[in-house]
Amino acid sequence: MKRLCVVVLIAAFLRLPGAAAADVIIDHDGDADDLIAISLLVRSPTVRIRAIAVCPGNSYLDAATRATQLFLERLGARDIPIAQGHSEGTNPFPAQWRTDAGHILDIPALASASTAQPSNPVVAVDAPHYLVKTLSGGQVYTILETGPLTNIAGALRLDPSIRQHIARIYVMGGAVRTGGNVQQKGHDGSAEWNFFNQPQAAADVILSGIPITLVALDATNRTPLTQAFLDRLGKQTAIASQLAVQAWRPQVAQVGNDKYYFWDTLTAAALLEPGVVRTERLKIRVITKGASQGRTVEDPRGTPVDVALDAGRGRVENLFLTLLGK
Ligand SMILES: [Ca+2]
Repeated sequence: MKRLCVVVLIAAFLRLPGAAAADVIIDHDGDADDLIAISLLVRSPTVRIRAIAVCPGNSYLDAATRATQLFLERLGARDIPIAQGHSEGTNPFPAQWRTDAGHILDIPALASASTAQPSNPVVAVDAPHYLVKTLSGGQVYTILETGPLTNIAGALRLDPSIRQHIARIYVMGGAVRTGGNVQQKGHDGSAEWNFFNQPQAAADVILSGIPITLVALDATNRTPLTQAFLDRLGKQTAIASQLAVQAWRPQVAQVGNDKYYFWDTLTAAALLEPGVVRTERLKIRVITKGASQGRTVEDPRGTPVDVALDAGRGRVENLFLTLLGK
């Protein structure tokens, strides 16, 4: 029996065929990128989504929550509890971005979905408390984080011992050896938005000692979302492909063809297939105040983090075409 357990554990670790599926919790902020990342995990045979937390970030909380329910409904996912976090962070995302993100509710592929009797209910307690409850049992979870880190930081504040139940967090965030994407008055542009939204939350999660793969802008900059890829995906009739194409196209049109990347979606891909990114273990510190707040810097006294510095676009595209084609 003991030997069997060891074999099962090794198989799970190596993700061998027949290995037990990993239990995953997703924490996100409701943009198209987040919802397509969720779709990828819903369609993966190697993970089971046990809970989804939502935070106000790149979208407003209610629109993000409703979009989550509608996507899950259309994908046929059932019984995934959804928990809402309420921290807006010290640096809320631009209002226009948040309003634009809500237009995802209007895509045709969602038209027949309804949340009148949701298959994936919103729980009564807030996200930090729900995360603590979920992470206090005997189970160990992998977390996909594709928004600001307010929910996880809030849960760690409530009960630091939950870290024992987190195998690893795949975080879309940071910009280590490249420039950031924050262009706000009074900021020097060195930070990435998920970390800038609440720098202290990002710092707290990095400092927690939980194993982290940081899918930073260094890696996402290597995976532009191309028109050719969208065309290939658009030819697939599966609902997951149609949801993704309809959610992506307006955003790509808005920011321009060469400026939209696999961000949250690359992070989800890295959770499923770690080899799609090249990581280096770097010592990282998050700057929490001043004109560089939210910046991730290398520091000999920082916390060791597996930072993704490069990514293979072809492998990522193939993973999306395969799983979203199901
Ligand atoms: Ca996001």
